Amino acid sequence: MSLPGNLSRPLGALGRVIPAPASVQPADGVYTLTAATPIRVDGSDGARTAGEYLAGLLRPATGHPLPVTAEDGADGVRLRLDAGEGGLGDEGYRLEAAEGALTLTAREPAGLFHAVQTLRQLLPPALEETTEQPGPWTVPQGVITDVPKYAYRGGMLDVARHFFTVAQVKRYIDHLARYKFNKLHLHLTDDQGWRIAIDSWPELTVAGAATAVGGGPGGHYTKAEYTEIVEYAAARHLEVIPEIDVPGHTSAALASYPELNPDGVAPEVHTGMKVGFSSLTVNKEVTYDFLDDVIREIAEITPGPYLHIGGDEADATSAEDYAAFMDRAQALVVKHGKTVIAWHQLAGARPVPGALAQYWGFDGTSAEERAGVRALAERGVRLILSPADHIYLDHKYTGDDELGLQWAGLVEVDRSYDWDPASYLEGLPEDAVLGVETALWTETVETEEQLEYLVFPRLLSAAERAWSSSGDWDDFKFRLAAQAPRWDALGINYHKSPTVPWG
Ligand code: TNX
Repeated sequence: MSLPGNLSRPLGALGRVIPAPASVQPADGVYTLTAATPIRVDGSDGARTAGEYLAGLLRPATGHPLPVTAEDGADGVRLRLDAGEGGLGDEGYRLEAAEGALTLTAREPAGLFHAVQTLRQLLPPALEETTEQPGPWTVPQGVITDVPKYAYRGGMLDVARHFFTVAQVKRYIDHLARYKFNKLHLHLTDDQGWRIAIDSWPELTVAGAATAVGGGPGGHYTKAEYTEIVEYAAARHLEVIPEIDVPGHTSAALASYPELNPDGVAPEVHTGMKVGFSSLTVNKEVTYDFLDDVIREIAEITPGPYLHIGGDEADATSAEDYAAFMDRAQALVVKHGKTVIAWHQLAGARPVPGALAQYWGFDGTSAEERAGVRALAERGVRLILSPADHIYLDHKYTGDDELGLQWAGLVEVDRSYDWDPASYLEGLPEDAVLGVETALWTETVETEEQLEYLVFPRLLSAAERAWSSSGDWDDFKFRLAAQAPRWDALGINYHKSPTVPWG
């Protein structure tokens, strides 16, 4: 399948960007950054911050001083925030590369940030090296005008099945930012681990964080570390969405506090890969005292509007209990000032107004289950699409891979790209889709090298489906291949898929 798309979008060097920009008008010639280039920012804080960030990216490899100055002038790299640019929305930008100047314009700081990411891809790959490189530092001339298709563009990282350090999460944030994602969803709790400190229930990060899938070492974030992640993400225009997965996927919590169990006896933390067997005790009041505290403490340290409460695979909870539990869990999220997100099993409950549902179906999802999700959308619940048969990054590419799962099938790079968010779930009301989120579950993933092998290059398929209105594989695969020298310079491990013409 290829999308109807804008097949007349000019290729050429200016269009060699992922995600594909909305409009590309190439011109002849290049703009060149030199030792004399200033970075000129307007008087706004937003342009100053983006200018400093850009200078930090450009200085190591170019070796140029690139002073950031508020002095106006017609030359150099110019960053401007302009409230009159209504058409650029909250995240759009314009990049104009001419002979004598390169100008980035946006209405909001997030737009300037995305413009900087585009500029990065238009410069030679050697830009990504950390030591001085020869250059020349050219950008093809022309105009890019770009706005995202979807407002919600997320990446989920499961830090519960295996724990990832703050430094590793920051590197993942950088990967997401490079390709214009704007949400980092952290799956903080599951059967195998509870990864965030809760002051009022301290055992969660003692017993509950001691181990991981396979029984190896665990780990957790202190609140200060979580805040460090939130701030690092915010500086890159990503919002953190914490997930506390309930009522299932809760062995780590149940192992930490005997009173959360029906019989008052704590089980061992689960270190296998089984799902669907654990549940908080729906008919005990202490369950809701616990949840109230957890949701309050997480809401306090989360500046973004969303709090994800999971709700998936609660197979050890009856349908009636599940709906009753979800009523109370959602009410607690609302009480603490946040908007509910849950996996699409929310269809079996009563969504509160404003709740979002995250669809993680695949081509084998039953018609009945799809109808349930459609019914949610008809009631006004907006959807985040995470189709497992396309953008579950934990899935194997080929049958030869040792790493990864394959319950939704094998997901080679071409398959990761081969879907359209607007039609993936048929019969949805218009505007039901709020966005796209790719998911990296980590049952089989222990190291950063393994993580990046699964993420690259499929992350870019998700990025393009989330941002771009058009794009077809025969164009995308060449743009993808053009990214490889950048990943090499960055030390990113990636799957050298035979479906991509690496060159
Ligand atoms: C399903 S997707 C799960 C996770 C697993 C994942 C593995 C979802 C909401 N639940 O618990 O980690 O499959 O692919």
